[in-house]
Amino acid sequence: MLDAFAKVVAQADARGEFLTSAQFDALSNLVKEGNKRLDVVNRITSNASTIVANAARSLFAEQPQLIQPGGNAYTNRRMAACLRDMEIILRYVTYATLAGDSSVLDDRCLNGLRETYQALGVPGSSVATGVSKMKDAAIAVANDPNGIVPGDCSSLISEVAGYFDRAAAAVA
Ligand code: PEB
Repeated sequence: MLDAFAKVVAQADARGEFLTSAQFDALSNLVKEGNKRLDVVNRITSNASTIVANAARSLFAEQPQLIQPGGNAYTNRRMAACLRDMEIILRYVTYATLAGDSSVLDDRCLNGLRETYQALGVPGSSVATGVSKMKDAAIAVANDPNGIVPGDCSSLISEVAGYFDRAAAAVA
């Protein structure tokens, strides 16, 4: 598990060299823009249960077979497992966003997840749809111009979108 700094250090050390100026500039920018990152993580974290619940409602409205008898989210046990899975994925996306690196998401959440769903008979493509709905809701909350110092967050928002896309692609 790496963050953006540890990743660059590992890369430089593997070459036995000092940081390149491009590496240094990227980290310098990460520090300069750091408050935006903390705000995004804070906003997604404090709205996590709403993001999960709304994404799940929307998924079940589109794919009602999931909550019908025999469906993968039918019975409270399976419904609870499904909501929990969505929350776990969202939580790891917030960690990756904070770290500025996807390795925590990859190593601790996504590694083997497709195989787990295959073994359980849970449709990965439906999980991917749920993740993409969480992405839209999380970005709406993160990018809301109200109640925050205005600024350009486009590159940070696309980085966050990339973590959700990575999670969706890992199970689809
Ligand atoms: C992954 N999910 C489930 C299980 C595991 C995970 C390991 C089996 C054990 C259990 O039931 O608790 N756990 C989860 C995860 C990590 C982890 C992401 C990462 C660290 O440790 N059902 C649906 C939807 C989807 C869903 C498509 C979007 O209809 C999920 C939610 N996951 C779902 C369901 C089960 C499950 C388990 C229904 C229970 C399956 C079953 O027992 O029939």
